[in-house]
Amino acid sequence: MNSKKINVNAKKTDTFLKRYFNKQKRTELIRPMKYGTLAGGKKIRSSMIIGTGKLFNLKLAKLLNVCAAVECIHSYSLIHDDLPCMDNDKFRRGKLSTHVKFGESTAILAGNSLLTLAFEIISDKNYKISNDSKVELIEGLAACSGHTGIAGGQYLDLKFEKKKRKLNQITDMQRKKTGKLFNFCCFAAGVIARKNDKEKKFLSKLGEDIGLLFQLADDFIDIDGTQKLTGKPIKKDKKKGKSTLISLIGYKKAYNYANSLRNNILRKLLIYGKKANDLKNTVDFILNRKF
Ligand code: GRG
Repeated sequence: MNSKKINVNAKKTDTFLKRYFNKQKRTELIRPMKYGTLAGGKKIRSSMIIGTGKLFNLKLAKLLNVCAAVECIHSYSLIHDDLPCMDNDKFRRGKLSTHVKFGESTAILAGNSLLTLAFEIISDKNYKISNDSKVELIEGLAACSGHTGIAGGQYLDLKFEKKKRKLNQITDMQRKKTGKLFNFCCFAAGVIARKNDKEKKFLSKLGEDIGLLFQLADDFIDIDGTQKLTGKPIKKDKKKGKSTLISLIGYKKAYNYANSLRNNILRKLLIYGKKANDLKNTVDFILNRKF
């Protein structure tokens, strides 16, 4: 998938989210919530969901609630990640971080509200999938977001600062921090397509591998990217003493590791034939991206 197609998918999720926000009660938190989700961002996780949906000929209408819910969770995690008590970043997506623009307490509450909105969007009465599937999606998304997923991975990321960690400790932390939400993206399409447990497990692992690849690419961008393209500060990992594969084995070996992970992912997708073309292109976009 080229960046044009990713943009098209991003617009579809943005349009859904805008309508969803407009239907909400107009509290004062809506503005920072919109700021944190709608203005910018690649919405690559939406492309993962739509691309996996293509494997099973799923209609977009069955996927958009999941895309919007995942982007709410992702945006909440970025809002909280930028806070002074976390990574303390003043810029995100080429503009001021949510806490710089609206204040710390507002940013925390807007993040919390996006986290809960995600579950509201999946359980919505107007979302026409079975209640069983909704429960399975809610269960999966909760597990990928909390202490066994994003929040747990973030905890390890902060705890590992300025410490030497083994390769599998680093990849375990990155699988949680970033991989689990990608895991959910592929798993969710399997749930909606009513696939069996074995295939859903296969999809979860596939998604998590793609998420790890995404995080590895993020670590390369921190070294050779530009703030202009990424919209966020770069060259921070070394300054903060972050545990990454690059800090452990060097850039070249880390790149080879990422490349062999990419090849493994593409090999796994072969069983889906041409239906996997969009997902395959997303994987290559993820590794070669500059933003
Ligand atoms: C629970 C208080 C509390 C905080 C949690 C969950 C969390 C803090 C932080 C999440 C960890 C995190 C930010 C992981 C990094 C993932 C990553 C590479 C983000 C960048 O994603 P992109 O490039 O961003 O998809 P855009 O801007 O395109 O949406």
